[in-house]
Amino acid sequence: QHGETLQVKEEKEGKKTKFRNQPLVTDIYTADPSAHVFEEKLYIYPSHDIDAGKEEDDFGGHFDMRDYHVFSMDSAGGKITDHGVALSVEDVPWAERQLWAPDAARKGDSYYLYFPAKDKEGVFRIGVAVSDSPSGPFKAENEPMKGSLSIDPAVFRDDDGEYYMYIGGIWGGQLQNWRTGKYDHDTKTPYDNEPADDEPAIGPRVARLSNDMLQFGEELKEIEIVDKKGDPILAGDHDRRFFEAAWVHKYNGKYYFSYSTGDTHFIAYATGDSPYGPFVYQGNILNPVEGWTNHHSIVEFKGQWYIFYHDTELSGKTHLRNIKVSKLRHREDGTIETINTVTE
Ligand code: FUB
Repeated sequence: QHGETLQVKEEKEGKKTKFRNQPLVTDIYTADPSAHVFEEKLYIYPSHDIDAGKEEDDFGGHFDMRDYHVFSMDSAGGKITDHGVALSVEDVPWAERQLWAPDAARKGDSYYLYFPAKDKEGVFRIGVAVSDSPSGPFKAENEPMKGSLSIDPAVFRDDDGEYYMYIGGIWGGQLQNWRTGKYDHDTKTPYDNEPADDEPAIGPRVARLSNDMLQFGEELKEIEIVDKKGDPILAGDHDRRFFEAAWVHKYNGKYYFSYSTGDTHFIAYATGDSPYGPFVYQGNILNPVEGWTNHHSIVEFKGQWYIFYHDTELSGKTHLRNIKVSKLRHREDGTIETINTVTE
């Protein structure tokens, strides 16, 4: 079943997908929705998918996005406002291409948009852009964050006011190319630097942010995801190992680290007692959606928890996605109910 997307499975079984939720945006393609409550509204920071005419490959070259739009809603699933282009690759001095999944944070009166892009050497870095409004436009810093690497930044504000950034994605996200601490420019395939199946999987990275929110305030650390016995999840365990799309939320004093398993297409989660982990694998939050990628965010708004995610209902194409939202429920024992976004 590895690598078999929901579409492929359904085509084989001769089924037609019935989606439980509507696309939130229908006039442009949107993906990787990072949702936050700012100024008593839901703000969504998604990728803006376009068809750049690139062939599909395992490096993700077909995800060749060039700008970001910001969206807001007064209620989850209610009327959505497109605030227009918030940042373009042309306005980021160091970036060349592929504006992948972003996130945003507020500190004081300023808003920060964090985003991955390939630099002029083809290496993914994380950039920051600043605005005095949650909807932008955002002004990019001249350089990427020092020491930044890979993709999918997610910023979590802890109750004590510290901010932590989680990053990483393997294969096209290049995290495997940093295993020696220096970027390996000589890789030919996305799998070249992967650990053997019986070695621990590559972990995402975390660092506290600096006070000015523009840099890491400490060295990036690798996060451990372990099973209930405390053993690391192994690289060959594609149903459970970290692939990309990190997100952290806190519920009843516990830190919930959720992520995509990539080629097995789940959003899994693991819990811990510190923003640095270790995190103990618990199960899946979201079953595979239509399309290869699965990428989400989790947010509480007016007493209800939501998961924002994407699928490919509008286009049927993996690189042209549309964002959606669903309610999410924590059970009394702290586990999360698994969500199916398509009906059987
Ligand atoms: O949108 C481009 C990439 O696809 C994201 O960075 C990944 O998380 C995956 O959703």
